[in-house]
Amino acid sequence: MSAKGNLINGEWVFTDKTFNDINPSDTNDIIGTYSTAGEAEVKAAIAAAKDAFQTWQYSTPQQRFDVLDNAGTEILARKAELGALLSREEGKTLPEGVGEVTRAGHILKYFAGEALRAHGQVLDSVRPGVKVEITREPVGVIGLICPWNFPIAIPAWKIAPAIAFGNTVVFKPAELTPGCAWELSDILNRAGLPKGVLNMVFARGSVAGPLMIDGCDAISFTGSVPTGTRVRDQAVAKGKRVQCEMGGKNPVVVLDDADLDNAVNSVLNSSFFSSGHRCTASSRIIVTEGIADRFVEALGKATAAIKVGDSRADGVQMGPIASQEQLDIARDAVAKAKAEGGVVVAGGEDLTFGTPGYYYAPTLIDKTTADMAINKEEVFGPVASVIRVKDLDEAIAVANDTEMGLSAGICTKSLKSAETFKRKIQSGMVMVNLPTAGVDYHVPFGGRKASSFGPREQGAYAVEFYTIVKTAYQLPL
Ligand code: UN1
Repeated sequence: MSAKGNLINGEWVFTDKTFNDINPSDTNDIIGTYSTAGEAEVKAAIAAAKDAFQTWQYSTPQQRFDVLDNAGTEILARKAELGALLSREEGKTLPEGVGEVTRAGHILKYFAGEALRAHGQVLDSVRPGVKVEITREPVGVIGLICPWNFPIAIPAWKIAPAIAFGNTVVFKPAELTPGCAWELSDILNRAGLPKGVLNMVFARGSVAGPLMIDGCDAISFTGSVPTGTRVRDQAVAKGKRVQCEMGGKNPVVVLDDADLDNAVNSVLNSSFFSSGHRCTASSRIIVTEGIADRFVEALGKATAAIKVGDSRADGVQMGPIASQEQLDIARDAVAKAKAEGGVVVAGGEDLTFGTPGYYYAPTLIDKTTADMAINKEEVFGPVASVIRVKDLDEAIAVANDTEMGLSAGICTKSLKSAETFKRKIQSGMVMVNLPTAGVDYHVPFGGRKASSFGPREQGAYAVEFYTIVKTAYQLPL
């Protein structure tokens, strides 16, 4: 199998080092081989992006629209094939893979439209005869550091606004999911982008981060809290614009008056589907006393009934864990929770399906308290814990008792309780009778506290990060 290259200045660039893309459902299945980028390639990518910016910043909205629209069309036309690749390399199920690819196609088309929308204002000055024009200009070279859990949607929602608003890009994909990154880059490269506008480097470990922070004008990062915090601090110290989307420890509050089936389904979806590999996954299930026994019993049964297996097999609802490292984190978190007094209601064990894969049962742990490690540390796997509380006030206090603040949910039929929760919860996103995971692309995405730093991503709000405001005063003579 010949290796696939890095995209630098419109060319596929190869080095003498390679790495493999491995299927987490069957680690004997090598999906592809990719050329590892070193310092020289990262520097060349940054230089190419700088050069390309000199002209791309003045490209017309029509040029930007055409590229994103063409790429979106190709992605949607190939969603079955790309969805299967995504499912094979990341481990989410085939329908989830196809769903994510579809989302990526829609994101590209949405930002094609954003490229055409006017982003400015004209005001009268407080001084007579003077006009004030407020315009938005591209920032420059944007460095994108992307995670493996949404290997096409997240790069799409960073690359698309970067390009739509006239920036150039150095994209560093996650090591676990090079396949989707390569396909997305190839599609965009063939969609009419001038060379150097999009560069993609398969750099591993910490080779790319410091070089990108040094050489790019802005960094957008999605990944873990420790890495994101480091990226943030280094970027801020160099005076760079930076946006970080990091972890979650997202709560779902289930009140006595909740619709039981809806609450069970919401938690099932956001805690266990996609193997819990979502920063928006719900991991702390906060339940009031009147419904707790019934709810835990129903959720436990539903959790145990989730069909786990090879991500691409028919009818499978949850694939494997994405990597050995994530599997170890899930196992350790469950062991620690048990040692601290948690009671495993469903799961808590490895599973096997005849292939060497990272299979772990979706796991529900009851009788946990807010101070246990399981309720403090992000697991990023199919593990959820139940905290029993007496009323809404205590539920909100427990829900807010975390360093994170990305997404939060409440299940209730009471409008008043939902309103109180929406007002008092310290999170960037709130879901009422809906899973905490699963967000739209045309509305802002982001969190509070340790979960996020910088302006929101997605929707019309993306313009804040990807442009700089210029205020021009003009006295016509
Ligand atoms: C979703 O829940 O639909 O890494 C998206 C993540 C988030 C994206 C979640 N940045 O899980």
